[in-house]
Amino acid sequence: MSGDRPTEPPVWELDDEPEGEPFGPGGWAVGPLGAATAGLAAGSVGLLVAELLAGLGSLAGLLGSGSGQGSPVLSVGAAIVDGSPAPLKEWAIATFGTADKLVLLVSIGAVLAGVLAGIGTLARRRLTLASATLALLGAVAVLAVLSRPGAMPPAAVPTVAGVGVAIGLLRSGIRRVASVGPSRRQTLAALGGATGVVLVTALRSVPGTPVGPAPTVEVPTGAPPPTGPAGADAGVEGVQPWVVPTDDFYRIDTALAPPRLTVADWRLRVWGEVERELTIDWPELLRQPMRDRYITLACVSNEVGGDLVGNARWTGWPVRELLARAGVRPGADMVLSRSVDGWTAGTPLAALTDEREALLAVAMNGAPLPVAHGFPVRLVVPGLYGYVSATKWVTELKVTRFAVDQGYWTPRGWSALGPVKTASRIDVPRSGAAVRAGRVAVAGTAWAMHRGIRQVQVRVDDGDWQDARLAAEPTIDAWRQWVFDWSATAGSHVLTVRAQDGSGQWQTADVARADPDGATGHHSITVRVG
Ligand SMILES: Nc1nc2c(c(=O)[nH]1)N[C@H]1C(S)=C(S)[C@@H](COP(=O)(O)O)O[C@H]1N2
Ligand SMILES: [Mo]
Repeated sequence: MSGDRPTEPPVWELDDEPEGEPFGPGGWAVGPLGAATAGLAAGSVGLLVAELLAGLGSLAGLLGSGSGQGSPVLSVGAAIVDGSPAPLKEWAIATFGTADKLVLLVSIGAVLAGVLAGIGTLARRRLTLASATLALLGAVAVLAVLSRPGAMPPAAVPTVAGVGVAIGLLRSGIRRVASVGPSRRQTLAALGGATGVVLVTALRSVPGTPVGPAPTVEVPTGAPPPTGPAGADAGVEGVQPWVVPTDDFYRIDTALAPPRLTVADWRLRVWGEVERELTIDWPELLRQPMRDRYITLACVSNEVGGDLVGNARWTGWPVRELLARAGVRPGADMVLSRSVDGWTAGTPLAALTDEREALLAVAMNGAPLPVAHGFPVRLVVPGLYGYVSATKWVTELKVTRFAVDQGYWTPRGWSALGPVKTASRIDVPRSGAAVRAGRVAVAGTAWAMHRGIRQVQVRVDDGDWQDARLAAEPTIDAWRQWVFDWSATAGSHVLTVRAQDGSGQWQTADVARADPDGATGHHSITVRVG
């Protein structure tokens, strides 16, 4: 059978006729290493061009208002995040925690490097095919860029330009390698381009990096100082402060680069099952009477004993007043809030209209919301996990029904409803710590937002549950600190904590994983007493 087929062309035969280049009798004698380097150089320089153009374009506000506008790397990453099946996402969060996005970007880089080296190798024999592969890669990136919520057509320009540069460089680079051998210049271009891409991407995705105008707006930020009402902090060293400093506040979202809205761009549209559709802008929002409220936010992905929870003072306008203006029609039971980058949360209507006064927050701990925490406006709803309530960069409220709409995480394996489960955590001593025998302050926090904490107990080894002292509870919408004075005796001991919420329910000892609606089980630590 193989005899019927024409013999494979010799490796040096090219489908492209080299024009005017000095060629030896063996065709393009490009070594695989030189060719791979040429591919890497062309691709990474082209990508750098694209990322730089995208960065500049989004600074100038030309590319749309979503996150990572125009960036092929960030857009492909975002498309992977949005398209990943739930189990893969859970695995990534469980394995890498909040470093999951970094891991994703590094993986994209590694795969891309492999593909570019492959394209370079392919270019040795099939330059046209290699160029077409680059173009195809570019087309996929353009699709990802344009499919980002908020992207405007010009967002495609950086990627198209970058691919053009890459194809040009590949074609001239391969010839150069062919004529003069692998050059140091190409190796440097490959390394330099890749480093540049990493830097530009990091600049855009690291929260707090001053790219573009920092939020320097006048907002009502509430009275200083945001240290919390007297007595809420038990003052035990090592316990997370009752008011978590903004810089230490946990951050969770699907945005590879936080959207950078300006207050001039910002609008909030209220529509759906309402009497009067309406849109408010920033000056209109600031004219409303603002409230200052201490509210604890918790993430449904928080493991027992974990730190994806934090308390801050939020300043904002109660969202129920906005909904009242629009006039909610009977039958609606959910508000689907949407951020500028297309993320959504489905919140029970009642939680946004009852006396808990969920906020459209503009300030956090006495300062405008940081970009990473939702600048210029986000939702904060006491008692519900963030994934069903705490929409950052919020631009739309659709009054609807659970039977009709669902939030971002619901089709990805998380429950449609996300009331916060009662939880408690030991902050000191740290698990595994060695302490001296005698009096030891065991302390931590407990939370059951919008139900409050009535009691906290600690158990030493298999002993009886003993009451901890509770710090003040200025609001049932925030967590509560507790301290247990332990007479520690020599040996290794297990300390366990449990809390009872304001309705008299003890938190369950049953161990459950975070999905679909929040982890449960008691937090335990082991300490060595010497
Ligand atoms: N736009 C947007 N808002 C979002 C999210 C998101 O992915 N995108 N994640 C939510 C989740 S899961 C949580 S726990 C909180 C976290 O808020 P923080 O980052 O300010 O702590 O934001 C919520 N708001
Ligand atoms: Mo979350």
